[in-house]
Amino acid sequence: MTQRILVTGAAGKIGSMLRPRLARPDRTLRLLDVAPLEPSSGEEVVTGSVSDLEVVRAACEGADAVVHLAGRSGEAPWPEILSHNIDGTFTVLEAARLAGVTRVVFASSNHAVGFRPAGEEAPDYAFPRPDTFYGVSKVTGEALGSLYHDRHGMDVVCLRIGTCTPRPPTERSLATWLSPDDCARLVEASLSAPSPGFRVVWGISANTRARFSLAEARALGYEPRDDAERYADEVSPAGELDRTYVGGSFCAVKEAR
Ligand code: 15L
Repeated sequence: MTQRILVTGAAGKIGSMLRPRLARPDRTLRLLDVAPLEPSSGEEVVTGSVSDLEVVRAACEGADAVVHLAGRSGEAPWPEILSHNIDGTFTVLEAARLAGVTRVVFASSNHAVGFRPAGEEAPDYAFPRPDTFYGVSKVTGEALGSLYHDRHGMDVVCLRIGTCTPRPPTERSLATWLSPDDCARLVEASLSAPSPGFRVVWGISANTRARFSLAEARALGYEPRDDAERYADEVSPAGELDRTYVGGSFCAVKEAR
């Protein structure tokens, strides 16, 4: 039977890297974004916003799971964070519930705990310590996921993604990098683990310099294969905040823009 996965924010950076990596002969990827997209074979496109309940509900019809990536991907003025990230995540969970979709994989972020000291091992489920309004939106998304699990029995897996780029750009990312291939492995594990319930796991590759627990991600079936260390000679040097906090330069934001 063909599996159908709804991917929100599919035109974004992570969505674009995941599309070819999640493609399977027995799977349809239904791509939702406000930006126009050209479907490849095995893909369907829905154009619309994650803040529009009717659009997302229709997009959820017949889906087996949702991979929720949509939203601002860094700090933004509060009204934007509120509508695109916080209300967007509520809308996705509510639409999934109304359509009977029982599993949501949520792209959370290291910035949910960005003010943690960078030198300490970060455990799974580390208590929220957001570094920005953006980080607050990720904490809120995790809290909504917890509620939808406890209240409605949905499986919600929150991925605290580090730096998901083709190569690690900075010295900080030698610890925080999540390679695109490992990202796909983690999403795949989150989609296929039997009855995961509510989880908060780190989305990090097997980086030599990482100080993030991968125990909970591994318990889902994730086996990272990449290590940022092989790019150590190419990265730009770390700044003071990168050495101090998990969230690095995000911790410098002072103004509610
Ligand atoms: C994130 O959550 C952002 O979306 C991304 O742009 C990077 O800043 C990344 O975290 C990071 O911390 O490197």
